[in-house]
Amino acid sequence: MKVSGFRTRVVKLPGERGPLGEIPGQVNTEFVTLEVHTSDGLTGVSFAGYAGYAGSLTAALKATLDALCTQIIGRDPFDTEAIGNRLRTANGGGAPGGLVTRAAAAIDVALWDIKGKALGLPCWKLLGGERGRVKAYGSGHLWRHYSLAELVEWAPKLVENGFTSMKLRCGTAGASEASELERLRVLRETVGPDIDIMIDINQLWNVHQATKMGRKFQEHNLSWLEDPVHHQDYSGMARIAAALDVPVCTGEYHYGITPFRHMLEAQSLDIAMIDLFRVGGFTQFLKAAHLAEAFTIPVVSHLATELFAHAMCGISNGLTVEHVPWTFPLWKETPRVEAGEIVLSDRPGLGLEFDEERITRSLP
Ligand code: SMN
Ligand code: MG
Repeated sequence: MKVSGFRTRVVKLPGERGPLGEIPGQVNTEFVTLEVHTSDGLTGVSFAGYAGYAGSLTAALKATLDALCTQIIGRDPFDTEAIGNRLRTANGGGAPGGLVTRAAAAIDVALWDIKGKALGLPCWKLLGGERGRVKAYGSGHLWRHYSLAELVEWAPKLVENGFTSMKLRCGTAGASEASELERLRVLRETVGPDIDIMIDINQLWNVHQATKMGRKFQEHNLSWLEDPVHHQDYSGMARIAAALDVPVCTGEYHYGITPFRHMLEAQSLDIAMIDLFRVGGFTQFLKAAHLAEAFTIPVVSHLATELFAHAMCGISNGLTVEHVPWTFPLWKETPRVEAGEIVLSDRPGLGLEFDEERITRSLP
C-alpha cells in the first residue's frame, strides 16, 4: 500500500458557546483538514491548527502541509517513524518548530488512521490501549475573563455533562491576590469537595508570585498548578515545584521531544502536559510519554481531544485527557463523556468521519 494523494482544506469553525466548551476570543478558529489517500482506496483523516491568532498563519500552515504531503506520495503509510523523521530532517532545518512540526504531526495522525483502517483496529488499540476509555477533565470553559457569576453558571453544567474534574484559568494581570483566591473559593463552593480542580496560569506569573499564590491555592485542594511561569524557565519552574505541595504541570508550549528531557532532568515538572501537534503526532507523543514514565511522571494531554484520547489510552502513565471540543464540529460523530471518562468507539482508525455538510458551510 502506498500514499497516492491528499487533500487539505481551510475550515473556519463557528466557536459557539455551549455547555462543554467555548472558544475564547483570542484563539484562532481556523483549521486545516487533511485527508491522505492510499493506493488501496483508504483515506486517513486529521487536521492541523492553532498556528497564529485570528487566522494570521492559516494560509502558511496549509502551504506547509501541502508541501510536506507532496513529499510522502509513494511512501508506505505504515512507515510512520521513518516518514516523520524524514519530514522533520528534510524540512526542519529552516523551521524546526512551528509550522513544520504542526504539519508533520497532522500527517502522522492521518497515517495512524490509515494503519487502523487497514488492520480493522481502532487507533487506541493500535497505540497499545487495553480499553477505549480514558479519564477526561472539562477544560473548554472557566476562562480567566469569566466573572464569578459566570463561573457559578458554567461549572455545574460541566458536572451535569459527566465531568468529575475541571480546569479554571487564573493569573489575570493586575488582579489582586484576594480576587484570584476568591475565584477558586467560589468554584470549590459551587462544585463541592468531590470534583477535582486544576488551575492554569498560562505563564502569566513570575517565580515569586507563583510560589506565594501557589501556597494559598493549594489549601483549596488543587489537582495541579499549570504553567505558572514561562515554559522555558526550567530552573524557575523547578524552584516552584520544590516549594509547593501541589503538583506543577507544564509542557504544552514545547515543540518536539527534547524539551521533555530537559524538564525531567531539571525536575521542573510533576506532571507532563504534551501537545499532540507541537510534539509531532502520535509517534512522537509516545516517545515523550515513555520518557516521562521512566521518570515516574504522569502525562496529561493538551487540546485535540478527539485525536489525543486514542494515544492517551495507549500509555500506562496517562492521567487525564483535556476535553476541549473546539474541533468536534469537524466530525459527524464525536466521543461522549460518561462518568468522567471519554468513551471511544471500536471503529477502525480514529473512528472519525468529516461532517462534509458542515465543512462545506464552513469554508471561508
Ligand atoms: C490553552 C491553550 C490554548 C488555548 C486556550 C487554552 C490552555 C490549555 O493553556 O491548557 O488548554
Ligand atoms: Mg494550559
